[in-house]
Amino acid sequence: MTRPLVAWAAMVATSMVVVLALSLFLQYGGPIAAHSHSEHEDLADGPAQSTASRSAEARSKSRTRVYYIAADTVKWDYAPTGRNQITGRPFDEVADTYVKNGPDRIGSIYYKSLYREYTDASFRHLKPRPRSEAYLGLLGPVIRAEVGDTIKVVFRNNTPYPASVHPHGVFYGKDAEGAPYNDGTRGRNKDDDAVAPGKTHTYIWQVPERAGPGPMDPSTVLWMYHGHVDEPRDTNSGLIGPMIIGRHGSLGADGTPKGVDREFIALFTVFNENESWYLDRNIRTFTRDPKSVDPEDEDFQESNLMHSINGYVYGNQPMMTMKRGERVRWYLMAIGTEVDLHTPHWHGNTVVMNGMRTDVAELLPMSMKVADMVTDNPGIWLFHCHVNDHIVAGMITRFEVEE
Ligand SMILES: [Cu+2]
Repeated sequence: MTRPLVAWAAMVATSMVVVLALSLFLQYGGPIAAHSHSEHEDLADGPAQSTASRSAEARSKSRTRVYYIAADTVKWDYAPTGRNQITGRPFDEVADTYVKNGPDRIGSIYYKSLYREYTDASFRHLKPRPRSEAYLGLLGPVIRAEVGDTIKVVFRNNTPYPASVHPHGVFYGKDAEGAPYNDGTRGRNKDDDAVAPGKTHTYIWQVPERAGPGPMDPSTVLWMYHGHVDEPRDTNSGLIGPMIIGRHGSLGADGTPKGVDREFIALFTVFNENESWYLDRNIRTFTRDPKSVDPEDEDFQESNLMHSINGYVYGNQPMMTMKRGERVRWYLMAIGTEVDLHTPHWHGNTVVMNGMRTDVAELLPMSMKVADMVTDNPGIWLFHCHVNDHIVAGMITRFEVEE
């Protein structure tokens, strides 16, 4: 062989090895798939299957997943137990900066706009959240789908302000983007932008391949949906929720991923209540002497920075509970501004993210991350942001691994 031919043959051989290694990796997936009893399902769904047969299957089994979600005005308590559950003691002076009510302080309770799930289009009955999901706190309902599906969100705005639902990742047209701006559209393509108080709008989103996990992802990925009429104000007011999308065929009948025993979702953010739609109402309602409040005062503004996980401070979140040896999938997200760089840290157990081992994740505003844990260490463990200022201000909670 001539030299160029030898080089060419070597290149072909190398790339074949790479392709083989990559397809093996993809078929057997991340750390959780490797433990899974459902390897055959994973294999059948892997990239080895032809695109044509996969899309034919997707067409035959795809479903429409319908959610009835309202934006409601809710009185939200960041510290419902009234104690610092991390120390097991009453709040100290530093914690009181944020949670103590006073003549010119709002305290731990604020009116907020939250997404909540209802049973049907009448929007009369809230869909009860099981006890095991109480830890989700102020997050909107978990929207679940897999590649090939369609998501239909019937949205009712029960708040006194215009509101919308803007999704990440899924495929939406200009009639389902949920964000008003100068995009050259008009008519019904504007109806989704800002739903007026008391009005209803139906958002329809497709879930194509590019909304599902990429080659390096586990079987599901995290997206978010949030208010985008006035994005900073809407999200500080509380309009945010998670969306979990799986590979085609990766979800069980209940919409959760096969081969995963438990999932937890955690939103790390400093809710800036000074930027909420409800600031004036919160001052009027919750301070003991509203006239004495100076909204421009720096200490007052600091007292309204709620360093929270799912809307809870100082360990007030209901305990996230799992068992030893379980395959646990964590979904991490953040919103906010320059102060919202968060580093969630698990004590006692470790995770794999992007194929790498760690016990600390990195989040920036609007980050969405997935981490897989196989619990091997029983006990009650801290789960907290590792930014020092944030620890002190209450961005700290616990999880329990039962024996
Ligand atoms: Cu933080």
